[in-house]
Amino acid sequence: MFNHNYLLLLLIIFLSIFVKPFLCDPRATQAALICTNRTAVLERQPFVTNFLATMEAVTPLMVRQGYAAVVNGTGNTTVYTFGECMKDLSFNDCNLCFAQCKTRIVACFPFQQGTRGGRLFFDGCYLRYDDYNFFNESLSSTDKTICGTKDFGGNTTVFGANAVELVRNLSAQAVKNDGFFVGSVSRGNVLVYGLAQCWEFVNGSACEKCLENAVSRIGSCTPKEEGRVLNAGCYLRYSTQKFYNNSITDERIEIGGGNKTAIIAGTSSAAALLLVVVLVVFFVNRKLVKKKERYLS
Ligand SMILES: *[C@@H]1O[C@H](CO)[C@@H](O)[C@H](O)[C@H]1NC(C)=O
Ligand SMILES: *[C@@H]1O[C@H](CO)[C@@H](O)[C@H](O)[C@H]1NC(C)=O
Ligand SMILES: *[C@@H]1O[C@H](CO)[C@@H](O)[C@H](O)[C@H]1NC(C)=O
Ligand SMILES: *[C@@H]1O[C@H](CO)[C@@H](O)[C@H](O)[C@H]1NC(C)=O
Ligand SMILES: *[C@@H]1O[C@H](CO)[C@@H](O)[C@H](O)[C@H]1NC(C)=O
Ligand SMILES: *[C@@H]1O[C@H](CO)[C@@H](O)[C@H](O)[C@H]1NC(C)=O
Ligand SMILES: *[C@@H]1O[C@H](CO)[C@@H](O)[C@H](O)[C@H]1NC(C)=O
Ligand SMILES: CC(=O)N[C@H]1CO[C@H](CO)[C@@H](O)[C@@H]1O
Repeated sequence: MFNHNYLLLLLIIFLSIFVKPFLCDPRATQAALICTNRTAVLERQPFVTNFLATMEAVTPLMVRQGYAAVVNGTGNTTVYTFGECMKDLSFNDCNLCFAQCKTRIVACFPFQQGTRGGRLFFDGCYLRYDDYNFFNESLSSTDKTICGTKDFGGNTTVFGANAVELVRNLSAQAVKNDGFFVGSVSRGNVLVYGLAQCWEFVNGSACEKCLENAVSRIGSCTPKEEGRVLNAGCYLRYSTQKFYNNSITDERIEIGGGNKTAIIAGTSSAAALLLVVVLVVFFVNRKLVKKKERYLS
């Protein structure tokens, strides 16, 4: 009996260590904070009031639809606020990510300095407020390219070619698929993952323009293991790590990779599932053996 409980405890520990990260990952890690240098000096108080009103109004909309655009105020104290989650985030992860995003945007000091605009890029969600209607803006002068710090360890020529071809392909697919696409490429034994997303009101040719620009800039990050372009209208990222969730929309790009990508992508979750199955079979077996022992004695 004691033995049985002990094994159950082990199973629970195993599940909490290995399965939870699979089920909950809001990717609430900061990629960049970009604050404008315009400030509301004379009319700071009404600007702050309108800022707070949009931040309050944006949350219930985010919860309902995963994105939100809100305007509040008049004249030069009008505040425009937009938020959106990456489309692969689950409902809960989106709420978690956005809640953190909202608390961190104040690092642009809207209260203390009346900063009239700020963008916060998390890897799972995005929040921007500004003093003009930027909702369908593709590119701006403060767009950023953020590269990782570590160089890729293998063949960097193959890595660079794979990364660039992947993001080019993902971007083309995203424009055709409601502004979102994830995928990986495996060629010459080098695996690269990527995600492309345009914001909700940046669609059609505006989305295409934004991602094309991002593709042309992200190549400068190779051979770093990680690269991101953070534009006014879109987000583009590649990585050697699988950072996205394609459990429902299992869209995968294959460029001469055969079945290799599919197998590798399936390995981590398959391993977790296999272990659970093995443990269940083990328990059932033990019960049967015990019953048998009792019966025989
Ligand atoms: C604000 O930033 C822009 C671009 O970064 C720059 O051209 C401009 O001079 C800056 N304005 C002030 C007041 O610093
Ligand atoms: C702006 O926010 C205030 C306070 O929350 C609200 O009463 C008002 O209706 C909002 N205005 C608009 C245009 O949404
Ligand atoms: C905004 O409007 C107020 C009142 O009309 C004015 O005093 C202030 O100078 C304006 N601020 C800017 C930055 O235009
Ligand atoms: C992946 O997305 C599905 C569907 O939205 C969700 O049920 C699952 O929890 C998500 N997993 C992660 C790791 O976000
Ligand atoms: C963006 O929206 C504004 C007004 O909402 C509109 O006038 C403009 O044509 C739009 N731009 C694009 C590129 O769609
Ligand atoms: C990288 O791979 C390419 C193509 O397979 C090959 O021609 C090249 O010699 C490799 N470079 C290194 C440093 O291994
Ligand atoms: C872009 O999205 C807006 C709002 O969702 C919609 O009104 C517009 O027709 C879309 N434009 C294109 C080219 O899809
Ligand atoms: C635009 C583009 O190159 N799309 C390609 C992305 O990759 C898939 C699979 O190889 C191709 O079918 C697409 O044509």
